[in-house]
Amino acid sequence: MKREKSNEPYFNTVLSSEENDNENFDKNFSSLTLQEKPKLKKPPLYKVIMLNDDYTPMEFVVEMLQTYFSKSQEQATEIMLHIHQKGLGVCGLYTFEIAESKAAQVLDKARKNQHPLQIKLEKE
Ligand code: TYC
Repeated sequence: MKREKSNEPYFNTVLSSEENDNENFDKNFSSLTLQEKPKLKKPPLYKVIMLNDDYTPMEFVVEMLQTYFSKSQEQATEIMLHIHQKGLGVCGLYTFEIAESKAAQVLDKARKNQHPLQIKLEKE
């Protein structure tokens, strides 16, 4: 599809390399292109932080870390022991909705098993 010769900027999809041969192609687009800023910003990330308590079984915490935070048995055990010893630990970093959803799923499982496990989200 060949365009009529014109100095007006145009906005049609480029359909063939013929369009690139047109000497007005760069001229028409350059000012538009240079003025445009990227409109997509990276979303903020949130840490899912698990808190220690005296009652939730270690095995349950390890299972949650494997199931909802994609940790290996070894990674999950390491994180669980860190929480047990230091009082809290980071399970993962996600956008708000994913972080909130993972926290809700873990807390739901914990409550169904009558464990007092606590989780908080913290903006990076
Ligand atoms: N402190 C618990 C125990 O000794 C284990 C535990 C680890 C609990 C991590 C919660 O987020 C937690 N059974």
